[in-house]
Formats: sequence, C-alpha cells, structure tokens
Amino acid sequence: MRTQVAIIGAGPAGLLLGQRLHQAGIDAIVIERRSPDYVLGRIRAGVLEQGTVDLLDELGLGRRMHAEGLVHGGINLGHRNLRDRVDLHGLTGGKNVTVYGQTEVTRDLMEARQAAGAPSIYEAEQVALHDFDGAAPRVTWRQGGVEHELHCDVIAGCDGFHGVSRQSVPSSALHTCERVYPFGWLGVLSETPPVAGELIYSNHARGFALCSMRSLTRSRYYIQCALDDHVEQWSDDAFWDELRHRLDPETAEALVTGPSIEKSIAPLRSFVAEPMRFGRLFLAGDAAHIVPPTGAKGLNLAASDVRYLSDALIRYYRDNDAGGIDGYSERCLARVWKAVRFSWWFTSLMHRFPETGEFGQKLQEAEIAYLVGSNAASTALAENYVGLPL
Ligand code: RFL
Ligand code: PHB
Repeated sequence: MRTQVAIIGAGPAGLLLGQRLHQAGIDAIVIERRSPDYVLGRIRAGVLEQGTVDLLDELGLGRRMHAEGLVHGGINLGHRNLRDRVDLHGLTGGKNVTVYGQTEVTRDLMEARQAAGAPSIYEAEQVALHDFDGAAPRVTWRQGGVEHELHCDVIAGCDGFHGVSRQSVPSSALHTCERVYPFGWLGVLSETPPVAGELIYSNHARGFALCSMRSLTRSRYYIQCALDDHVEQWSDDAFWDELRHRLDPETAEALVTGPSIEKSIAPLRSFVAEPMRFGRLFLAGDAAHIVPPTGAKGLNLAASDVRYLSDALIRYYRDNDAGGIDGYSERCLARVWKAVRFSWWFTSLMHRFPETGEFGQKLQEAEIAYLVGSNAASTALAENYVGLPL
C-alpha cells in the first residue's frame, strides 16, 4: 500500500489534518489504534477558540457547530464567595469562544472523512513507524492477525501523549520539559441545565471548581481532587456536595443536580517535546505537548499545529517548496510555549497547592481581585483565553 501522508491517530489532530489534506488533493491514510465508538466515547475538551472555529468553517464543517455550539463573550471567576465576569468580547475587540464538545468536533470530522471516501483504518494493532530518518518511511500494523505495510512520503504523528510516534524518536534527538501538578480533575457530565450562562472558574480554599457545559440541557463540571482519588470513591451526591461548597452562595443555590452520565479523573501536566520534526516524521497535538485543561488550550493547540503542518505540506506538494516543513517545528513551538505559559499560570492561580498553605491562598485571592479590577490584567487573561494570533 502507498500514500503521500500516513497519519497516525484519529483524534482531532489526525482527523483535521486528514480533512485539510483531502481538500488540497493530497492523499492520506489515517491509522487508529481504537474503534470509532471508543474514540467518540472519550469526554474531553469543550471550548473552541476562533482560530479553531475558522479552521472547521474552511473545511466545510461549520454547519452543526454553528447550529448547536454556544457562543460565549465572557467567563466568570469565582473567588472569596464572589463571582466576577471577565468580558472577553469587550476586552479583545470583539472576540468570543465557542462551546462545542470535542466529541462533536470528532464526530463531524469522522462523518466528513467517510462521506469523502477517504481511507481510515481503525483497530490497528502494534502500529510501528520505520525509516522516517531516510527518504522512504513506512508504517506497519497488524489487523485480524495479518501484517500490513504502508509506504509514504511523510508520517504525521497525531497519536496523542501515549502514542507510538514520539516514542519512536531516539531519545538523544528529543528534548522534553515536564511539570506534573500535585492534583487531578474529577469531571462529571450530567443531563442538567448549566448553572450559569457562561463558564465559572472558581478558586476556593477547598480546591478549584469549574462549571462548564455542552448544551443548554447538558452540563460538565469539574473539581480539583487528590491524585490518588478513584472515581468509585466519589458518589454523585459527594461530588455535588463538594462542588456546591466551592461555589459562591448564589451559584450554589442555583445548581441543578442529577445523575452523572460520565465520571472520570484526569491528571494535570505540562509537557513539551522539542523539536516537533525528525526527518520525515512530524508531531502534532498531544503527541508533542500537553497542557493542563484550565485554559482550555489542548484541543486548540492541536488545531493550530494542524494549520501549520497542512500549510507546510500543501506548499511542499503544490509548489515543490520545503520552506514550510523546514520551519514547522519552530513556528509551532513559538505558539505552543505561549499556551503552555498561560495554562500553567491559570492553573497556578486557581488551584490549591498543598505546600503553599494560607499564604499561597491569600496571594491567589489578591491576584484575582487585582485581575478583575484591572483593565490591563483582565485584558491579558482575555487575549490568551480567546486564543493568541496564529
Ligand atoms: P488525542 O485526542 O489523544 O488523539 C490521539 C489519537 O491517537 C490514537 N492512538 C494511536 N493510534 C495509532 N497507533 C497508536 N500507537 C496510537 N496511540 C494512540 C488514540 O487512540 C487517539 O484516538 O490527541 P490529539 O488529536 O492531539 O487531540 C488533542 C486533544 O484531544 C487534547 O489536547 C485535549 O482533549 C486535552 N484535554 C482537554 N483539553 C481541553 O482543552 N479541555 C479539557 O477539558 C480537556 N480534558 C484532555 C482532557 C485530555 C485528556 N487526556 C489526553 C488524558 C481530558 C483527558 C482525560
Ligand atoms: C470543558 O467543558 O470540558 C472544559 C471547559 C473549559 C476548560 C476545560 C474543560 O478550561
């Protein structure tokens, strides 16, 4: 088998790349370890920057997103039993974010890929990357006991943090930076109306809480939890009680609770692998970098990597010009590090860090009070939250 671009992973990065290359007439095959249902069952990000919305629009995938997505012009910060709004729209000269779940983005992309007749291989086992440091890379995998081989010009490693692509690079060629946070997020999805019209990020002495949503009838809530907590320890009632404690009284009073339809714990980490290109292997999305979810940047960074990579590949194939692929890593990393910085800062501001005690809590409260009272400080938050320029 032969293609131009072998894409490893059918998450948002892999599917977005596949769609953009297809639109440009470049052949690609997507190879995914899991089944389509498994991929769609993962509940992850919920907030799209304008750049991600624009990319989906350019790919002709905006119909459902515009019909069902919720446009938000602000976020709320909860602190000291108060709730203050940051006017994203007003502070950024008219920019917004769109609340539309990663599951829905992935579903739209999967359907478009299928409708276009573009090839995807799901449930591929033992995926392995070969010879990407030379001129003729290959990908092999097993399916139903049969070994398959794909010859290609380039490999796009879009297989997430635990994928095989980054791990295939010799460690001497890879520099990594990592920060693991001393807590996780316990998330609950419920068929209940959201507690407020816009997201609430709440700093509380008992720990961080986030009120988010998927639609006007479906809510997504998170609370900071201990790293060694297990979902089985958290009954729905215990979750709702703890969430209520961490919200201002008016919001707590308005909270509508119901049975959870999904409950999971995610650890928080910042991670960057550099460079993002090794010969004919290009990493994109979580395969190259991870941010804690506090700034809602993970999915959006995957989308900006894909824009840079697809631009570079289109230039390479259409104009026979390797300038874009040569500059890919540097261009991505400049934007990635800004999002890593913002996500780390917002995480540090909003969570309880056991080792910093009351002093740390008071500093956070002072910083949030300054933030909501200062045009300069809230503009810096707003600019980053809606997404820095591409
Ligand atoms: P994904 O979505 O992880 O997709 C990678 C795909 O590659 C497949 N794969 C392989 N395929 C072939 N061979 C292999 N050896 C493979 N190994 C893995 C996987 O099955 C998968 O389908 O990465 P991508 O496309 O880069 O997209 C990135 C986003 O998914 C990610 O940044 C965000 O979801 C991060 N994230 C969140 N971001 C937010 O902005 N807000 C959130 O609330 C939020 N919650 C989360 C998250 C990430 C999580 N992970 C990765 C543990 C919650 C979780 C649990
Ligand atoms: C979500 O809705 O899952 C969500 C929203 C904002 C975040 C993180 C997660 O910062």
